[in-house]
Amino acid sequence: MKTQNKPLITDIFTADPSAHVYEDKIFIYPSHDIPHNGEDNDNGDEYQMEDYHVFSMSEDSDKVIDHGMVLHQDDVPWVSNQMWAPDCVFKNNTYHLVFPARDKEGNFRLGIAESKNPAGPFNPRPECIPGSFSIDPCSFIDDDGQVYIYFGGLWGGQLEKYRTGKFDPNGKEPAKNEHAVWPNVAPMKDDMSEFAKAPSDVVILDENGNELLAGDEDRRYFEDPWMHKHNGKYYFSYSTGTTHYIVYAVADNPYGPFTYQGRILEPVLGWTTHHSIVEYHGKTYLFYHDCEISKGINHRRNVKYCELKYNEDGSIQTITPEYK
Ligand code: FUB
Repeated sequence: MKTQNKPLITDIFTADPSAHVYEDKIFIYPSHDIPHNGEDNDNGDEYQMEDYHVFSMSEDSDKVIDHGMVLHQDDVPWVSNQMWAPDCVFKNNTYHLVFPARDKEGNFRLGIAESKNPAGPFNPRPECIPGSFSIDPCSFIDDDGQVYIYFGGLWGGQLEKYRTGKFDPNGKEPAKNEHAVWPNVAPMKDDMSEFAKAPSDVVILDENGNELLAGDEDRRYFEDPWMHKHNGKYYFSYSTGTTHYIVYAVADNPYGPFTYQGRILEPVLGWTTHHSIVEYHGKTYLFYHDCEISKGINHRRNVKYCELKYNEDGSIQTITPEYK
């Protein structure tokens, strides 16, 4: 597959790409941005997505196949609106689309829809995952078959409203000298019916073993978790939100604590940055988005990919997007 920094899909707006290899192809599970002329705000009201499309591509061609609309919010009984960044996990001979959306009370929850085909369509469960909250679920299957869901996002994603362990509508980000808000991880039951344990904090440390501070906006977690394994190490990567970097931290187990390592992707055109990492036919690829087609309109994004390279010590080479 050629490395390509061009928009992959040009006829609809797509964002938040989660890429996986199934049936020897790369399947992409993105958000589907809806063009409108509303204003941006810190609550993310501009991201008014209503449905999901699935895409696939193979080694032989950069032609991307759109498998069409695979799930719509009107078909999910617990959802009111804003179907944001999804992911997919194959377990028990079933593809599970894991997605966040606002429930009827306006709070983000995580849901699951199932299919026997990686290209969908996906059949939604009537209820969200009990005990789930916030946004950006990322699924990870460890070598022993255990599925973990990492999730959480600040501001519109409401993560800071769960700092006490319960929903607090007035919940705020910590002071700059307090430790940052942590993303969450929960193992799934083997039958994928629900979390096997309550979600727990994914703690991220600096090079001295201290917890990253809320004021350390170049390194602290904001949204967009992704987990992958390389040479036996667990790589937890994420967006720093307000400073627009994709960065990563490493641990020797899926729960952490993780130690911050560095940047994967410098800021792209547009406010949000969101990614996934996938290995395919011996190379590693970074899937991400920017706003190239819309020339910078934050909620009209397009998915791209490029090759990601490691140094011999396992560190990741930083990628700087280029714009003419
Ligand atoms: O697409 C809506 C939100 O924007 C996602 O949930 C975030 O990760 C950001 O990309």
